[in-house]
Amino acid sequence: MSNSVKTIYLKDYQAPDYLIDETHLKFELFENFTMVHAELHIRRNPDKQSDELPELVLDGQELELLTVVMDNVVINSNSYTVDDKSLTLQPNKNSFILKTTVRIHPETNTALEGLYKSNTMFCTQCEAEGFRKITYYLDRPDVMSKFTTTIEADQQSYPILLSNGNQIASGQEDDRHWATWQDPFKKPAYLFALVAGDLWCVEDSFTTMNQRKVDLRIYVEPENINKVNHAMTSLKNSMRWDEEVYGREYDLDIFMIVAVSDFNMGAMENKGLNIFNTSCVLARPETATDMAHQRVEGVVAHEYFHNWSGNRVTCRDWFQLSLKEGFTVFRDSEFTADMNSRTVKRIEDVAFLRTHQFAEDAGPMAHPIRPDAYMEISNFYTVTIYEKGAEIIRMLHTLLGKEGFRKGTDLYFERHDGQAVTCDDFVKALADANAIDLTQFKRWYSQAGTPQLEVLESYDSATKQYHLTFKQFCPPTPNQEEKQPFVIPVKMGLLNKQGQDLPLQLVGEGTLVGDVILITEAEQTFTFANVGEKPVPSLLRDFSAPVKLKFAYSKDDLLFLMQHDNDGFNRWDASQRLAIEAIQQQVVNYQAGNPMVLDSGLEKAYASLLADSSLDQAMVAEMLSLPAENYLVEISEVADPDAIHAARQFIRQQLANNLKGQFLTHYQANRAVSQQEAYRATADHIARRSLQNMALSYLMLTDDPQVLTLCLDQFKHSDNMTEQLAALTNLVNSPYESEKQQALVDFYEQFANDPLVIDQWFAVQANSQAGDSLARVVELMKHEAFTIKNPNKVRSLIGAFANNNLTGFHQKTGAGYQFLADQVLALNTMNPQIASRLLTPLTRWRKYDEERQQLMKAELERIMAADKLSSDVYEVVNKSLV
Ligand code: 0A1
Ligand code: ZN
Repeated sequence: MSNSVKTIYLKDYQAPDYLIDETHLKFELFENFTMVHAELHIRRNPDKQSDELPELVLDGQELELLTVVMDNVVINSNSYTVDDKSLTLQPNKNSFILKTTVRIHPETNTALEGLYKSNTMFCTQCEAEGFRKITYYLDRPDVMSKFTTTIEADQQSYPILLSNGNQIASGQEDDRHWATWQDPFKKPAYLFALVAGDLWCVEDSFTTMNQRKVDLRIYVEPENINKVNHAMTSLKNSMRWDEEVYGREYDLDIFMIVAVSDFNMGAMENKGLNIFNTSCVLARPETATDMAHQRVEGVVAHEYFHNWSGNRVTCRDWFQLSLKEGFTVFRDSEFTADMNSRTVKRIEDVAFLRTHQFAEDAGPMAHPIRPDAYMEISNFYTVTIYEKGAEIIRMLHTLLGKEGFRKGTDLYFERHDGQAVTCDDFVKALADANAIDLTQFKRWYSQAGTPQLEVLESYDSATKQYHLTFKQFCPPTPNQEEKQPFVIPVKMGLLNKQGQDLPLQLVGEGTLVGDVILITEAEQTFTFANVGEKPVPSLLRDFSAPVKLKFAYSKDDLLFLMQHDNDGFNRWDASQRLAIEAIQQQVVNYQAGNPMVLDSGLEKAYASLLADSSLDQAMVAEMLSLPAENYLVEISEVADPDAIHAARQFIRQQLANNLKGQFLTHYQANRAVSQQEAYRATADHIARRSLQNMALSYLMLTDDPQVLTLCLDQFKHSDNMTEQLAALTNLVNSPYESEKQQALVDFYEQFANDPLVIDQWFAVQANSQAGDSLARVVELMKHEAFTIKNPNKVRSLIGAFANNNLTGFHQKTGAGYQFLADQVLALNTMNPQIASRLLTPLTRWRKYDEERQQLMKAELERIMAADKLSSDVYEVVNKSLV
């Protein structure tokens, strides 16, 4: 397979020769096979006329073709060609009806793409190119069709039969029944969905801004029926928010969500019938953490928002994926910000971006948010397309302002409703609506890599002028040596000694709009007038651009910003810079064999955070959490996993010892409230619990038996998973061996019937800092609750170990790397998408020392040498070894 993997280029895009106006499908579902009858109303694309009728090449994979009928004439197999990817016919008319029948095998489909079974139900996943595993089709997003779907199945086993749109007919014959669904909106095949199973549903309704009543249904397996309220509330909030913020109304009479246990990603926005990973729908306090609740809220919103940004207006081709994904992530993150704490959401998003997307941008898979080539599109559902894509949209929002941005999106939706379009079309709508030129801005779409923005200051007390010089530089990425300067909006303030913002008065060159200056050149100086004293600059407020900002802040500056900056994000960022410096110094000490020391500035800063009762608890918790190990890896020249872990741990330990009293006060106060008030997943409750758990994790480092008692009490007597799991995590990483073992046994017994909780149980152990974590992971793969066929299990055990257990995965023997490569090979044929995603940590080999590099590369080469590599795995390994 590997040598037949082809690269597809954006520059080769050609509009389709044929269009499919109507698609009529009939599925006959059986236990050992499924029959798919397709009737396609095809016509030549009027935009692509030529004298001769071109061949019709339909995509199709793993299909057993039984019959082909064109305009009621049976076509015999001499008149078409079939290979493992396509069916090719020579039409003799401009428009015709093509009927095919194929047999497929959802019951043995482990790749979870196309039609497959999850537990006892049938479900589909068609994005990006899964529909071709269901029937022969023009499986590309610029072919949009009206779908009518009939599903026939055994009535008893599959009482619920669902597809997109509205149910228009149903019936019964003997022990089989059927239902027909019709979707009035044209859509590409990737938005098709089908579900059949024994499902229960929770029903609700939503009245739209034009007073239309929409039925809302969330379908789950019966045992989960009490876990959907949070998702339903999130859905209604999303529907209202999209009306209020974007003027977008829902367009069908029914909106359905189905939860499935086996799913490669988070969820899928199929028209009117979203299919979700159970982990992104089910949540109740006793079984789902605050984080899980927030993920449900965010993913429900994300999929719902796709109804406009993705479905009504879709992508012309898969190079445009960020058109829908970047925009929709921006929309869902703003929704979450409006529903919860805006600053906390921003901090979380930026921490995620800097850790994962910056690392991708610096690695072998780096690509622009609109890539120009790919081998396997499934590999491009990346943090770059999604999260960096959202940052690019956020910058457009910053540049145009709230009203200008809304004018732009209104024009975009109006102009392109019902079309499959490009990122250029999106930017053009925004530019046209605001009469502005976004030509240079568009470099963000075509250039990969994270720009560095170096800033130098100078102050002239005689003229009272303050100068900031910005230099931007973007390192080379695969196939892109040189970059042109980006447009970088820098939101900023200048703080006086009292910590107040001085008015910004720009003189000379440059653009200042409100509190945003625009960097457009490789090097540029801005001069501010009437600055009475040397200010402390607060730069890149709210993280106004996805760049690495370099400014030589002194420790005192950082402490000052931490306390005074009126931008919450930058207060947090100052705390992180301070912590990073402190940790990096100890990395050096550790490597040199010198004793490590705690920076007194950091300790003072933490002490004053803990002492200040006026602060928002969520902010305190965020500022008290040291940068994650993965982020410390990302910002290292050569990452030393043992030194990073030891240094970070040392500082945590010292802070814990020195500030124990303050941590204990916070812990006890917050725990007391937790015990009195019933759980709620609201911002204030979440903030309180996060501070409580933060305090507990520090306290558990003090080896105080009293703290152990508190932790055990929290583990045993909490009414919610947020507290219980935090206590378990602390026990697992504690020296209290017998308590730890007991807690793991008790927890498993308590939740053995709840797979999503058991996923957490696996993840906590995979992340364990005990020396034997790899052996433990290998052991757990044999556990009755583990199966490599379920992506959630793979992610929570193998993925968690390889991605988050820095010292376990990077142990010097190379055993962690070898283990991961073995799992990738095991999954390569079973589930190529999951196999390929699992590879990510190995692709980062250039970050580490020579010895580790060799060991990691050797494993990549071992994978490369294996038989029958999927295109998914081949692409990632191939690019990693270049
Ligand atoms: N469009 C979905 C993500 C998604 C992509 C691919 C999938 O299967 C390979 C599944 C879901 C979203 O953005 O939520
Ligand atoms: Zn999406």
